[in-house]
Amino acid sequence: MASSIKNLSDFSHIQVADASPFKFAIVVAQWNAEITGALLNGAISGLEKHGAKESNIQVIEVPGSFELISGADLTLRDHSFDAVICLGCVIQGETRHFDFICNAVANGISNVGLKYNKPAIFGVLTTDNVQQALDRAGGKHGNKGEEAAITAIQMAAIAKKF
Ligand code: DLZ
Repeated sequence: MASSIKNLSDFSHIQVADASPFKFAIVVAQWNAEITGALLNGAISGLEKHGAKESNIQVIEVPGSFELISGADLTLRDHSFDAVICLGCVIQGETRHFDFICNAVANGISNVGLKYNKPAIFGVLTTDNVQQALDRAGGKHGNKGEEAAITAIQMAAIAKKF
C-alpha cells in the first residue's frame, strides 16, 4: 500500500510563499567544502525558484560549522535581512568533537534567531560518514540546502505577519 506520507525532500505538494519581497543571508562553512558547496547551490536555486532576487541573496563564508553561529549573528545584526540560512556539514570522527560541535551549533543558531527575532535556519548535516552527507547534498536523499531555503522562505513569510 502506498504511504500517504510524502517525502519531505519533495516540495511539490507544499504551497511555498513568494520569496521576492525578502532578503536572505546564507552563511556557509568551508569545512567539507564539497558537501557545503552542493548545499549552497541547492539553497540558492531553492530561493530563486520561489522568486528571490539574486541581489537579495548574500553569501558569507566562515571557516567551520562552529563559526556559523557568529556568522549568523553578524548578518542578523544588520537588520536588513529577513532570514539567515546556515549551511554546514559535520562528520563523525573518532573523538567527542562531533557532539560538542553539533550541540553548540544547533543551540547557537537557535539562540541567534531568538535574539534578533528573525528566522535562523539550521541547514547543517550531521552524519556518520561522507557518503551519508553526499546523499543529502544533491544525492538520493535530496538536497538539504534547498530544504533549508524553503524553510527560510516559509518562516520569513510567517514572521512578516507578526
Ligand atoms: C575542527 C573541526 C572538525 C574536526 N570537524 C569539522 C567538521 O566535520 N565540520 C565542520 O564544519 N567543522 C569541523 N571542524 C571545525 C570547527 O567547526 C571550527 O571551525 C573549529 O573548531 C574552530 O572554531
